[in-house]
Amino acid sequence: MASEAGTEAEVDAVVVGAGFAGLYMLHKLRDDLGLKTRVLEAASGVGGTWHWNRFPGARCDSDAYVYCYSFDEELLQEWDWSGKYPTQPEILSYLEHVAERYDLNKDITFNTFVDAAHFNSADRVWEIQTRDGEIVRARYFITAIGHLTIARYVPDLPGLRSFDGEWFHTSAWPEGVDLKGKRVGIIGTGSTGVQAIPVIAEEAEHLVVFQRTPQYVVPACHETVDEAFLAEVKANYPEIWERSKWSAGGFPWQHNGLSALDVDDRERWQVYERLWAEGGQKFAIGSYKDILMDRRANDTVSEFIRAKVRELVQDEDLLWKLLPADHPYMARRPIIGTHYYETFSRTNVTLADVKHYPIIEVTPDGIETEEGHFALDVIVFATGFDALTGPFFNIDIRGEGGLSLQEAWRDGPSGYLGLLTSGFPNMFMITGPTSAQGNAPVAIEHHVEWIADCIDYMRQEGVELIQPYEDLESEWVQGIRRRADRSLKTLSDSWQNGSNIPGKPHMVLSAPGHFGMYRKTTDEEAAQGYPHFMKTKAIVDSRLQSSVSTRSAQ
Ligand code: NA7
Repeated sequence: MASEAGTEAEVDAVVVGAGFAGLYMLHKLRDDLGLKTRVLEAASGVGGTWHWNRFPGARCDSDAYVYCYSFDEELLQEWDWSGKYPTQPEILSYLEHVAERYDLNKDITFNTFVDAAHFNSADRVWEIQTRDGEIVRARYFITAIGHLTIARYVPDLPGLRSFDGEWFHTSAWPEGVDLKGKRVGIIGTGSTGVQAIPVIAEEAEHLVVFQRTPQYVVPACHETVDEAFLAEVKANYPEIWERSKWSAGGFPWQHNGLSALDVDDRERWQVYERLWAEGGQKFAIGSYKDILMDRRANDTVSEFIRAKVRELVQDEDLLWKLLPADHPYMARRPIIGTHYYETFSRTNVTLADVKHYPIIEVTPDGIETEEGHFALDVIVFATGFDALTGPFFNIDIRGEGGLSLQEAWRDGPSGYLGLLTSGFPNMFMITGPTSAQGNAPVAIEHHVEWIADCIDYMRQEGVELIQPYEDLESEWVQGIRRRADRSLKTLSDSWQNGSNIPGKPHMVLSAPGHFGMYRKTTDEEAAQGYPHFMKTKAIVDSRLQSSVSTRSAQ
C-alpha cells in the first residue's frame, strides 16, 4: 500500500509502528475484532527496534524462548532459536516470519513517517498525517512506537560538524560500514556499548572507548541452544508463559523470596556465584527480593560484582577506571555482556575516562579530552535515547481543544496504567510511559490484549470515546513517584529516570515494581468495566446532538 499525497482515508484504527507491538496489535484488531486497521511504519520493513539496531554485536538480552509471542502455540512450536540470546538478524527474521504467517504486510504502509496526529472533537476521530501529506482518519489511534530506538540521542559535542571522518549512532548504523584498518572511537557504555565494544575491537585497527560511568556488567554466558532444553521448553510452554506473565519481570523465574540480609555471607555468596556462572539477566532478578529496594541488601550484590571485576581486570589503572562505584547495581537497567572487561586488556583498545577527563571537543581528526587528543577515523555514538517520551514528541500529537501532548507532559509524562492519558481520548499506548515494563514481548502482549479488549468493550457498549479521569490518573502517577523514591532507581542518572537527556524532567518513567501485580490491576480494571475511565457514549436521539459521559463509583 503506497501513501498518496494529499488524500484522506478512513479506517477504524491506525497503529503507528510495526515492531513487536504493532504487528500483534494489527493481528488482534483486524483478525479478532474485524476492524479495518492500518499500520504506518517509518522503516522500510517490519521489526521496530530490530529493524534499526544493526550495530555490530546487537542481540537481545532476554532469553530467546521467552523473547517472542506466546499467543499462538503453533507459532511457538514451529520456530527454533539458535541460541540463548539471538542476534539482531535472527530476531528480525522471526518478526518477518510472523508478518508473513499472519498476512500482516498488506495492511502496513512502510517508509511512512507520521508527522502529526490531531484529535477532531467534532467528528470524534483522530486525523493522522504522514510526511507524504496523507491524512488517515481513525476512531482509535494506537501508538506502538517503542520506548527507545527512534528518538536517538547524540550529545551536542562542540566541533562535531568539523569532523572529517564518519560518525553515526548505533541505532542508525549505515549499510556497508567497514571498520577494518580504522581508528574507531565509541562514546557510551550502556547495554549497546557493552555489546558493540568487544565486537568492534575484533574488527577495528584501534578502538578508543570513551567511558563516563563504569558499569556493572554480568556475563551473558551466551551459548548455542541445548537441544534437550529446547525440547523441554516446547513441551512446557503453557506453564512457562503462565509463570512469566505473573512474575515480577516477565520471565519464568523470580527472586527466592528471601532478604539478602536474612542469610549469612557464605550462603549469599554461593547464591551469587551460582547465578553468575549461569549468567544473563537471571542474575539481576533471580536472587534476593530486596536488592532493588534496600541499600544494605544491594551493597552485598554490588560488592560481589566488584569482586568479580577485580578478578577479571589485572591492570591497576584499568581497574580503577572500570570498577563501578558511584551507583548501586540495578539503579540502572542491568547490563549483560560477553568478554566485556577482558576486551580492555587488548593492545588495540584504549579506555578514555571522560568522567574525570571530559571531552572538550571533536576536532577534524578525532576527539580532544582533558587527558589528550585521540586520533579517529570513525566515531560511534552509543549514547542512547530520549526514552519513552521522545518517540511521542517526534509526532505533533494534539488532543481535546488542540492541547499538545508535549505541553500536557511538560513536567513529565502522564497516563493511567500507562495505557491512556486524559485529554487524548482513544489514544492507546503500548509500553508507554507510566506503564509497567519487563521482558518486552510479555509486556507488549499484555498491553495489546488489554487494548483490544477495551476497544471490544467500547463497541459492545456503544462507547465512542474513552480516557482516564484526570484526578485518578494523577494519583497513579503520584504512586509511581512514591514507589520510585523508595527504590534505588533514582540513585543514578539514566534513561529510566529521564536524567540522560539535558533539560528533560527527572522522573522514573515506568511504573516500578512487580509486573504480575500490574497485570492484576489492569485486569481488574477491565473486569469492573473500566471505572477509572470516562466513557463517552453517542446519544442515539439525533435532536440532542450531544453525548453522555459517565463516572462510576470508585
Ligand atoms: P544508555 O543505556 O542510555 O547508555 C548511553 C551511554 O552513553 C551511557 O554510557 C552514557 O554515559 C553515555 N553517554 C551519553 N552521553 C554522553 C556524553 N555526552 N559523553 C559521554 N558519554 C555519554 O543507552 P543504550 O543504547 O546503551 O541502551 C539503552 C537501552 O536499550 C538499554 O537499557 C536496553 O533497554 C536497550 P553514562 O553512563 O550515562 O555516564
